Amino acid sequence: GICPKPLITFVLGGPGSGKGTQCAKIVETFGFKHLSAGDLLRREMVSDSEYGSMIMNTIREGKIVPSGVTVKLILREMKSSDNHKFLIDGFPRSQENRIAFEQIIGAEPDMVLFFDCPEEEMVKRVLSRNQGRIDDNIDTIKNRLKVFESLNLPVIDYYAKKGKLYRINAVGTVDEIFEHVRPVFEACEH
Ligand code: UP5
Ligand code: MG
Repeated sequence: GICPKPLITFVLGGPGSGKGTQCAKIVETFGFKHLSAGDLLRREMVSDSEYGSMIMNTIREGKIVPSGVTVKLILREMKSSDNHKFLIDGFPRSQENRIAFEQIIGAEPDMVLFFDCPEEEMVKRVLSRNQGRIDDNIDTIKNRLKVFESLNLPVIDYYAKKGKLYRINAVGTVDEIFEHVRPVFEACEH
């Protein structure tokens, strides 16, 4: 059959803003393929990749893994998927990430979601997650918040200026927040 043009949605927001949780609901309701850059990096970290220890140290410090590594992992997943609708969660985290991805894929995302959540709420959610992530401790969280503000907010501003940004109020229950997300995807179904 005809291979449709990929539909790419970036899902951005600070640490613990609920990106992964809402992506699961989008997948369930709208049939996207979910690619969490953080999950791909954590998987690469525990495989016997040459990048394993570099990824671990970077994540532990709350810093950003070099674009080439992350873009390669995302592209590999996109190529091996038979879906053409992608939710790319937690990427791009910097303007450099964004440019690297757009150059390699030769396109821009169709839309960008931003889960806007107050810092105190994000800290509370991350600290109560308890899944053994090496970056879920108060020191790393402080760095993740700083890196988000200084490097990721400019990406969010960039897409806002392009008219591609959907800002979602990420306070409330998971279901309440999903009711803000739903209309964004319903609008692009027809
Ligand atoms: N929760 C969710 N929604 C809730 C709600 N409405 N009310 C109450 N609780 C709610 O949610 C976090 C926690 O809150 C969960 O326990 C959830 O049940 C609860 P989650 O959906 O996991 O939020 P999410 O935004 O996905 O948080 P996460 O911690 O995954 O965000 P990060 O952006 O910090 O983590 P990520 O995995 O994307 O990246 C980790 C690290 O990898 C980065 O710091 C960086 O070092 C590295 N990285 C790169 O270098 N490059 C990349 O491109 C990507 C990552
Ligand atoms: Mg996540």
